[in-house]
Amino acid sequence: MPAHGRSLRRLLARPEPVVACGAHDALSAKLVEQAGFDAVWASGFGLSAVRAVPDASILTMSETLEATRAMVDATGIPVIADCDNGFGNAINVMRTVAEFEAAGASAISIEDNIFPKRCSFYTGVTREIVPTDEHARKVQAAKAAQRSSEFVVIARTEALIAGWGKEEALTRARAYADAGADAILIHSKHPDLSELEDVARSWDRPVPLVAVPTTYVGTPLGELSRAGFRLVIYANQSLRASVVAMRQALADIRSGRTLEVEGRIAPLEDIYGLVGLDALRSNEARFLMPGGVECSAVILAAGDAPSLGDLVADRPKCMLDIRGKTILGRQVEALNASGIREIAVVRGHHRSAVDLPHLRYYDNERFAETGELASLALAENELRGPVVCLYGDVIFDDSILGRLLRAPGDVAIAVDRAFWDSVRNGGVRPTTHDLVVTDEAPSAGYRFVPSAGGTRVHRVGQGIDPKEAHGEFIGLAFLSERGTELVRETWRDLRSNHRGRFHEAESLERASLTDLVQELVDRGHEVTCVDVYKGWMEIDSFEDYRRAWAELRW
Ligand code: SPV
Ligand code: MG
Repeated sequence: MPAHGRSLRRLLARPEPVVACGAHDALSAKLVEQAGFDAVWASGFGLSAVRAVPDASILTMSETLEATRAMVDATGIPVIADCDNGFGNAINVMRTVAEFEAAGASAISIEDNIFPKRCSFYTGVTREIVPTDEHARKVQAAKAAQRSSEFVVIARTEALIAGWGKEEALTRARAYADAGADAILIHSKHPDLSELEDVARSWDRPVPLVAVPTTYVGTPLGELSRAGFRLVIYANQSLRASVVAMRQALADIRSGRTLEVEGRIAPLEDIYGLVGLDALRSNEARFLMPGGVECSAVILAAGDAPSLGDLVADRPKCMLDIRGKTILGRQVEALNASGIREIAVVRGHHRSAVDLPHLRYYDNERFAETGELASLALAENELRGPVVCLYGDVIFDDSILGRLLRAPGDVAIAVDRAFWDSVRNGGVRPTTHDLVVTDEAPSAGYRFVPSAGGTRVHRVGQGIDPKEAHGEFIGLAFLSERGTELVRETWRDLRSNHRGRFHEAESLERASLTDLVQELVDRGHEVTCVDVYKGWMEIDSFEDYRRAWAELRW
């Protein structure tokens, strides 16, 4: 059953005539639709012409079918398939109907030309039509083969074209209507409507008539309608228009009038619109790997973890096994799934236990006396192009990474807004958290939709009063190419000029990633807060470890 807008049958039931225009490919079909026609005529003349062959049964059924399918796919209005003589006898017609209906055509037209046919307008060629009864049987076969009652079979007679006159045309039209045709196309190459008007006046069946005004194209639509034609097909004008336009533009370009041509041809943006560039863009954003392969990652996994006791007696936190996978293994999997393959790890504590393949390693020998910023600085060479920086002890949902990679701005940090709820419900543990104050407080309701463009980070650090904080930094940050330059510049400047305490750290050496973020904010750089709501865990204590075992399902 064709979709509502695809039903030619419904259109034929309305009082005013249905107007179709010929198309020869998906693009011309789309232009026909955009011009406001009711239906597309998938013209055999046009399909042949665009392959530079005559309209003489040179194209196969499958070539015609594929071209028609492309027109159906590109439009939302009914497509009438010009199936010449049905590509064979009544048995072939049955398959023709099945295939074209399945391809989404709303109607087919089959004509009483012999096979192979000759275009109705060619002169000096052999022109023969099949016996009336033979074509009537093809019509019966077509009607028997259709699946949906909406599908329309147009029977076409070439009696006038072949010079058999009005009576023969009427006899054939009646026979085809009686065989079950839904509409009758009486083709004429007369220079005006008189010949067809004469036939239409004698028409005595309740089956709508179809006209193809090619030689009598000057006849106004109203006149065709008054003469009794319910479907009018302008079969080949779009093809002929394109030939003139192309020939003119080509001649101009060939003779050097390239600039003049520019004003007369479709702007590129016009073509972009016709081929659906907007849909491509939004689908890329929705479905392609965020960040693509250009992004790399630096995992900061040097630190010791005394709070985990014996669990880290022979390995660092990132190598803790949780349900058969190490934390680092899980991180690498998530990064890979987002298209990030270039991954560097800064090791320190029990560094020889960190031995996953295909990673680049940097070693912070002084991990016990230095902070995350010093580890990051060791991997300074990695800070080129977009980079995700993450702590080696966080397990996170893939979607968080996706959102971070799509964040606007040059520096972005993922912030869990659930912290806000937790504070309000009195549920915050008295341990240290990397807290964040942003320019907008999260809404107080229990439902949460993250802000699309992110909010702006004002303050970040462990010293922030939980009651003032709007969220918790989860240990994942993103630096764009410019963001990595900013970090390198800032680091170089700090290393040469900074003395004494550095934000919450007693020295630059001991600074954490959050101290660096605060420094960037204080230097006037915008840091985007990417809102997330739960979906992550940090393994910092035995209790965290136990919960991870209990709660992780993957
Ligand atoms: C076609 O467009 O292929 C037709 C109509 O059959 S006409 O060319 O006018 O015969
Ligand atoms: Mg044709």
